[in-house]
Amino acid sequence: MSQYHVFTPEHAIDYARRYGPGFDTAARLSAAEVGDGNLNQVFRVVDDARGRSVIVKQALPYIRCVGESWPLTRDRARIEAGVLRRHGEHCPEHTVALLHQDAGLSVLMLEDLSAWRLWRQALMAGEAPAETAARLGHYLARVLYHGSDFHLSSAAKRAEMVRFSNPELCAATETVFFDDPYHDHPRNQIAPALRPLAERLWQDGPLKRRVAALKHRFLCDAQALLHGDLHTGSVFVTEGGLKVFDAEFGCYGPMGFDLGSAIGNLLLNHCGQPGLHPGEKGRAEQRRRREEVQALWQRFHDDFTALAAGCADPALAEPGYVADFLARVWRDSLGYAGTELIRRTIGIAQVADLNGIEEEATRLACQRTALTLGRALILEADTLAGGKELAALVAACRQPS
Ligand code: SR1
Ligand code: MG
Ligand code: MG
Ligand code: MG
Repeated sequence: MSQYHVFTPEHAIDYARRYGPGFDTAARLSAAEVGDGNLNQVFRVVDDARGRSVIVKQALPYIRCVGESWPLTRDRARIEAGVLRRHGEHCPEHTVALLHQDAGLSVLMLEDLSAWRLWRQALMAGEAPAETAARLGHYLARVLYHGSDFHLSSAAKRAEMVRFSNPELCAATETVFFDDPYHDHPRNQIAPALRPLAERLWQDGPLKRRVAALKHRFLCDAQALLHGDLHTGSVFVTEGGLKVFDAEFGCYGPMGFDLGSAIGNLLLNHCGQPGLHPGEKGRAEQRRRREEVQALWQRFHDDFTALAAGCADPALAEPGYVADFLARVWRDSLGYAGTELIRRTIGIAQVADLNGIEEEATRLACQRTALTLGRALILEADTLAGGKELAALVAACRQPS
């Protein structure tokens, strides 16, 4: 096994030269660091003469956006490779291709999707392809179904839970989703004008009890092999396609966590529209976001239900059970979406849909809407029967006076 060392661009070139498919050993290659995530370093290695390129991603032994004060296992590269393989088996058309892995170096080589666009950037520009949400619903139905007890035998599922236990990255998720934003924690990043609203959340007992239940479910409800970090910056899109990447937070957990992360990011974009696109354009984009949330859920629901018709488990195949189960997943998804809205507004690792709004008063108003909507989703998740009721709540949600 290779000895770990932190890659420079030259190391990434050497690695691509050895293992890059179709890379000529004599070719002139160039590499640039292109990572904009919170954890890793990411190089794009290009062979201009042949028009080939690959992505070389390396896990550092700490969280990049925090620094060495928050050490983090490099085992996350093994987890990411394993999740991409699993999800690639079940939904190859929507999973980034893993081309090579070096466990010792904590390095993955991935197909280069630089010609595609991050869904977040497309949403912010008001240029997201129409079918994206439905495609993501299809991806989620396929990968979550096949990683669950509906498809796997009990023994196979329990072995998968061990393989993907991922304790350190789960602990990071538990902290940044469910703990920090509900206390006065130094990791939080709170605009001074938002502090009174944050302090109200910290004193909101009913809200914190609901968040406790969501955290508890994340801790103990091993429904399926999740992506684990399914925000709109983990999805590349084109007019004709969608590919999910960045699966190092993958773990067994409640299906609603992945669905809620995606829905929460669509709603963060919804909240940012008054700053991203003032006027009618922004209102039209908001209508699209509400439709996209419904399309994502509907496609997930319908595809999962169709797959579950083949479930061989004698108890889980009981008529009506899948519908009951999906109703629970829907409610979970709304709750997790609410926690995503709150943590991305006052916690660590915030999003450009809000923070990229230049005009301060507008940005603050959008952030207040995100906090208000996040709280409402968490508290009202059990009362929103379906997409129409959710759309009505979102459309009605305004910043508090
Ligand atoms: C400290 S980890 C912060 C966030 O970065 C990743 O992209 C995940 O979203 C994680 O929650
Ligand atoms: Mg990421
Ligand atoms: Mg089973
Ligand atoms: Mg990542």
